[in-house]
Amino acid sequence: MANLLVKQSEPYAWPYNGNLRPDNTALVVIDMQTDFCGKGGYVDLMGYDISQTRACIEPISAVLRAMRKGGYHVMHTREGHRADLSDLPANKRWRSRQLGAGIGDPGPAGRVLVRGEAGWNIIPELAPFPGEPIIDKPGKGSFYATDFEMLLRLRGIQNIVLTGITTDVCVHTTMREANDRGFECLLLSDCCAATDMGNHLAALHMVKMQGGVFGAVATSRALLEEIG
Ligand code: C5J
Repeated sequence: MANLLVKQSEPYAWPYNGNLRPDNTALVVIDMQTDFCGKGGYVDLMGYDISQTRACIEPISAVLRAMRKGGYHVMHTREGHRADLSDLPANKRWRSRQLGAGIGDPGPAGRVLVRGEAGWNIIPELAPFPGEPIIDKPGKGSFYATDFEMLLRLRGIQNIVLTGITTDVCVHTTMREANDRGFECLLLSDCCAATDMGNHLAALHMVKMQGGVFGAVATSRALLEEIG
């Protein structure tokens, strides 16, 4: 099969080396959990508008369909903590409590951001298929305190297509961590979302500085036009 390239991405056609193949490329869907986009979850409890974080569900769903069909790697992440909160830094808990969404505290979707609780689950619309790895992470980045890098390296993955929520927090942290490790990253602008539109747009803009300091940005349409 001829190598593919996302021609309509900024600030350069992605990936840089024109080497986009199903076997070396992963779609990563970050933290599409009820806690970040569902009623009664963490983001909702903090008082943010979940229609903003839900806006990327449909576009992600279309990309998931296409990339699964094309035989690309698909991986998911979930942010969450152990039930005994032994992996929850005190400052993270304290800050969340300032906004009435205390991590580990009971809420309408179970204990906030605790593994195994209803709010921690990935939403049904984007449920992982059997065999698709799920990375459980205690932090914002997907590499810290996880085996994400090992799974990527063992699969020979060089290119990462990033989607999920929130653009400015977990998606950006993961993109930066991946970029530092030499992975070639593409952020899909309509497949990520933030609790604040200004932050979402700023996060997209940051990627494109310095000739693509963290990688490139494209719409899902630009990717789908290339991979079918
Ligand atoms: C946040 C995330 N925003 N998944 N987590 O706290 O971006």
